Amino acid sequence: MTLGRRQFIRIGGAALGGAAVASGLTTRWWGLDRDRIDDPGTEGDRVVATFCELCFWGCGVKAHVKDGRVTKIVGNPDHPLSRGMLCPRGAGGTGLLYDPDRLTRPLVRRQKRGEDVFEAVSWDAALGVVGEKLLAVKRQHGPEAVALFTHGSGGSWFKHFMKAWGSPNVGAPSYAQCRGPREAGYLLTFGTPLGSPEPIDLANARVITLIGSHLGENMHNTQVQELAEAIGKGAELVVVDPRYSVAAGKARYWLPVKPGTDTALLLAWMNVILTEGRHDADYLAKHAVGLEELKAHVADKTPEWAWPHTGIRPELIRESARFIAAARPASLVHPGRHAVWYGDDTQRMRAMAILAALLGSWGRRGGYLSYGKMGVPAYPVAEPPHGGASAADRPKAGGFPIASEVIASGLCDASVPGSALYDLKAWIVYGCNLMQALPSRRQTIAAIQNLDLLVAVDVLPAEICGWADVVLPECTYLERDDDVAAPAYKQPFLALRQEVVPPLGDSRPGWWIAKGIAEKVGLGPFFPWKDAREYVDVRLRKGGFDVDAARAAGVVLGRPIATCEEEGLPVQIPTESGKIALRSEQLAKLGFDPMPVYYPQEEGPPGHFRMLMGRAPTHTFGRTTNNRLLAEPFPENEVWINADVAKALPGFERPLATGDRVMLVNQDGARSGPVRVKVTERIRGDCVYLVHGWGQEAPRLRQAHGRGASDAALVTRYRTDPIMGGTGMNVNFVRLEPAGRSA
Ligand code: MGD
Ligand code: SF4
Repeated sequence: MTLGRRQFIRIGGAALGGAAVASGLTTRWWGLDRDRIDDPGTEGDRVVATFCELCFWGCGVKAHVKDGRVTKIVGNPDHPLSRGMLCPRGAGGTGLLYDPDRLTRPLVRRQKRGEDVFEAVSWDAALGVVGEKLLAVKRQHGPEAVALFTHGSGGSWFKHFMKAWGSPNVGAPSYAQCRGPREAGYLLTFGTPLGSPEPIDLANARVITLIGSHLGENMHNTQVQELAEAIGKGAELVVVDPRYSVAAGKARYWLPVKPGTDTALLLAWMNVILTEGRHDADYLAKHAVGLEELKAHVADKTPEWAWPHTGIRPELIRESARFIAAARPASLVHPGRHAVWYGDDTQRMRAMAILAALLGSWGRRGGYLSYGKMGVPAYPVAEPPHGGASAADRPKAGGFPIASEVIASGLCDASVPGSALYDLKAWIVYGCNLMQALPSRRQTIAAIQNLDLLVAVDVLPAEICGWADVVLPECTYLERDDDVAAPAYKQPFLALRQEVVPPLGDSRPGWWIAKGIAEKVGLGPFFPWKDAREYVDVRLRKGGFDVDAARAAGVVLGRPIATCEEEGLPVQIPTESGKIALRSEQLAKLGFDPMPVYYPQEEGPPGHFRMLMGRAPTHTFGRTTNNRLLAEPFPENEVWINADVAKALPGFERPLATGDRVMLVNQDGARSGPVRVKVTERIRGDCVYLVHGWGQEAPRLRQAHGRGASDAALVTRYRTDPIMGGTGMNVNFVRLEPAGRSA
């Protein structure tokens, strides 16, 4: 059965975000109407509990199966991350499962890289080519010459392969192209990165400050549920965003900051809070170092100083600072997630962390919590050898001293002959569309053209597959078992990924593919399990868990833990000194500013707008753009442009109107589109905005191909964060051109 739009929205209606699809900006958006529709029953369906992979939040789902087909997916009420509700993407998972464009046969390239001409072959033949080429690379260049890019739960099998193989070069764009600066900023300040789900207490916060975080459009199920709960209990929002986001529409204060000046605003807020004595002095005396230095550092960073930089009037800066401080410690500065904006992002995240510290919210109810994990013993297998330092992290490249993961863009650099890091010759790419995920597509292609082998493991014929030598079709999350998930959370839990229906065509699960490659290169003994199910059962049994009960429920709940000072847990600050670093000696020793400094950003060329990018609640990057169910409510992205600016844009004969199509051309002449225009007063006049993941060029993605514009294609420049290696991408500028004009 294929679901039509109405049915999809109805199913989504049982979910909080589903209401968003149907009703846009109304209060239903947030689930505030509490109109959860109970699952009407199984009607004889077989129901399998597993967890979602439409994004990486990991909500528990129950998948209904009738006549061998998955008919609907609903939230698992026992799972702490879904609490019985899904976002629209999770409810639309069958759109991926039954996508007519899915990869179902292994493919081997028969022509030049990038020409997308492949031959379907048997698994034995495909794995044989991979094994042979990997061994050739190893003979000539050593095992470290192989890199793995990975994103998603099935990646764990390939990480295990890399350990057995002996290469430390394992990276994910979700670090240096996403949350890396945040992790570094919080690590430097509080002694720990935040991870996912972020340990924040949205539900009990009285004031929630969002700095460029468009929560709600950026859909992380439990956080959006808790935000709705908090608002329902009277919490207020302060939103700092050049765009009037959906969250801004709910806010007491919206500060339309000039892009790139958030650090100036944060310093001015600190100035107001400290000079007016609104900080938590007792908490800071007990838990922090560097308060006097910080006071001196921000003494001249008055709201009047910040005004010309940020465009925010001094009285609004003062008023909002007082409002934020009045709710402390239950005043939550949300840490955001996609933080790679300008290349000085670790310092901006430090400023946010320091503000949270001034409010005394770390370790306190309504602020930052301490999460716990459930332990599960490892599968008994010989510990594989470990390789040396990753090519992407070596000091010879200048090094990124606070990076806690391998830099994916660094792996790309390390594949280009002549670069300081060069020594990578083969890539295994699991669940990453690097053409959309990495900055500077030209550099990515240059790196790929120098490889001896590129293997793509994907469910769809994404752009990266067109560049691969061998494409290995993985089955979707609904057709496979994976390793047990045990994330840190306030309610510790284990979650099981279980096959709901058998794999379509000749697609195979990640565990099977990784084991198959290992066997071809003589590493079979490191993969002794029969399958993922046996692997997980052994782990659970060793841990004393009831395997049948776990499989029936899809989730095992641990003992509730104390998460904050109010519950009797002392404030945890695992820095070396045991204190919050308002001034960072670690940064000072490394030659960086010990306290955040605001440096103005470069302006764009005349007639250009800074390009900002974000998310839509119905999509996750480019991974859902081909999903026909999710394409119904959101078929393509639009470029947002300010209504006044759109009245007289050079090159256009009449004022631009919503729905007109334009091309976007960046400062280096890169082009993308045609894309529809959204003319709106909801954005400043100096920038434009796009939802990321569109403008896909892969011809076999018949739904997504050619729709909208690709922000990634327009990111020809980036600025690297010297502290952790993140690639700031909001340093590109575009102009609009009438569609149809040739390059
Ligand atoms: P996705 O886009 O989710 O992640 O970038 P990636 O790490 O590339 O991955 C997409 C690929 O995974 C698709 O090809 C999809 O078909 C495949 N896939 C989906 N499900 C499965 C599965 O079950 N198994 C396998 N094997 N493959 C699967 C995300 C990264 O991009 C992140 S996290 C962020 S925050 C950044 N965002 C961003 C941005 O906003 N703008 C620009 N210009 N670049 C960005 N790069 C970053
Ligand atoms: Fe799936 Fe949505 Fe949960 Fe992400 S937030 S795991 S897409 S239901």
